[in-house]
Amino acid sequence: MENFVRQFRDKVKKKQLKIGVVGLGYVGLPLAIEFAKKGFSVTGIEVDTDRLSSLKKKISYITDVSTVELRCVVDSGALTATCDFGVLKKIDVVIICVPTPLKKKYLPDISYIKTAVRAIAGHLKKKALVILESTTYPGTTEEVIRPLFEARDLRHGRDFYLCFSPERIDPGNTVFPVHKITKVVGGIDKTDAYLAGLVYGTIIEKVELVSSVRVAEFAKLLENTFRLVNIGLIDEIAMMCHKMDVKVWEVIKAAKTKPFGFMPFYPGPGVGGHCIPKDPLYLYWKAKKFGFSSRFIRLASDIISYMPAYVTSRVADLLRKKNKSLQKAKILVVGVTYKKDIKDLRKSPALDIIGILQEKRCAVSYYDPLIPYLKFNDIDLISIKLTPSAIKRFDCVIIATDHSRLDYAMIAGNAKLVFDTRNVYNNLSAKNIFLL
Ligand code: SAJ
Repeated sequence: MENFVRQFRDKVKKKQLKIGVVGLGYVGLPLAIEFAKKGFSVTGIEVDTDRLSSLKKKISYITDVSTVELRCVVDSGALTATCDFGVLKKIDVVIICVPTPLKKKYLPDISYIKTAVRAIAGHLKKKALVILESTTYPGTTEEVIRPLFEARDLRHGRDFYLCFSPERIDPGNTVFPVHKITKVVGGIDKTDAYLAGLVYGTIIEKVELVSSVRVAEFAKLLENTFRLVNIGLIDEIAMMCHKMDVKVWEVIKAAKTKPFGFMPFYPGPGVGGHCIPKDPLYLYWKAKKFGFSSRFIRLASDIISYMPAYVTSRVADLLRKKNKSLQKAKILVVGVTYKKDIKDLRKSPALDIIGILQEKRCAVSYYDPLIPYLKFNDIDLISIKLTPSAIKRFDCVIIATDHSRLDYAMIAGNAKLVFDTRNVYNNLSAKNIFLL
């Protein structure tokens, strides 16, 4: 064992370690590029043929990955991509970055992990280190992944090493690029974690080794459950403030002057994205298996899921005061992505708002500079041209996503009514602007 660890450490130092990344999405591709930029030979394994052809043409399909840096590592031969798991027989470290979505009824779906692990197990190099990065419930690594390898007569410690290290990629966050985000690592045992720490230490400034894979799995879910619960709380506070005729945005601004013991969250039309709406439900599901029902996760999810309906009820109230019924209203939704300046519609609450308005037979249009057309469930719309005359045609404009470079003054100057769910007007009081 010591001899192997010494050889492994030596290969890391000399950058002779061959790294495989399974799943080249918003987590896997930036990670693969980081290792390739450091001089390691990296092989990406990707089943999506469109992505593979983009990579072959050296064109990035991930916002945070520039085509220049992609071209550089592909041209140098540091990064190659394939759909053939057979390449793993020469790979020393395999990092799994596949999706972990939800199935119907909010149940965890680890089918992508299982499929990837079964494919890996068929070609794994002896003593290879396998690291799962996909967010999942505590216990997945030990209870699902390890048995899948052992089912192929692979024994931990003899044929493979196994870790969990949560992905912490934050799309669009330039303040915290990959190398500045501490990497938490938990192994089946200390050797596994030590080996993974050596690997990540080559690209990330700080590595935090924890005592087990469960701690690492749980840490990630705590991070995102913390966000979900606090967003649910501030959404409830926003509804409370409206009832009590207090401006929630001003309350938050005042509260965050406290230099300790407070962290600002902001109300919104709901919670979208690939992490926050989903990750806590993985934890909720697993805790239930232990007979523990998390009321916080349940309550926060319920409050957040109600927000799109709350937004439309507020708009209906505002129109009613102008003797206009929602059913006959023309509504413009500005901003449809799940968060500002990110071209990503996943679970965007703006889509729920559009869906509710359409159900109420409103004439709904949208504008989003990043999304030229919307084809989603029963929604089939093209983004309008945002001009003063176009805005004048609508009975109400809902600011659902606060993209940075929009002319909000022009919108307010031409709109009969604006319902601002993101405080883009920064508490500006104007007769036609109303805040969540
Ligand atoms: N949101 C609110 N109020 C808030 C914060 C967010 O309504 O105060 C909404 C956003 O509008 C969005 C959703 O929640 O619809 C999710 O926003 P997010 O800022 O949490 O963004 P995500 O989904 O990209 O979350 C990622 C996560 N990163 C990883 O899982 C690696 C999360 O852990 C990060 O904390 C988050 O980015 C971040 O900090 O930006």
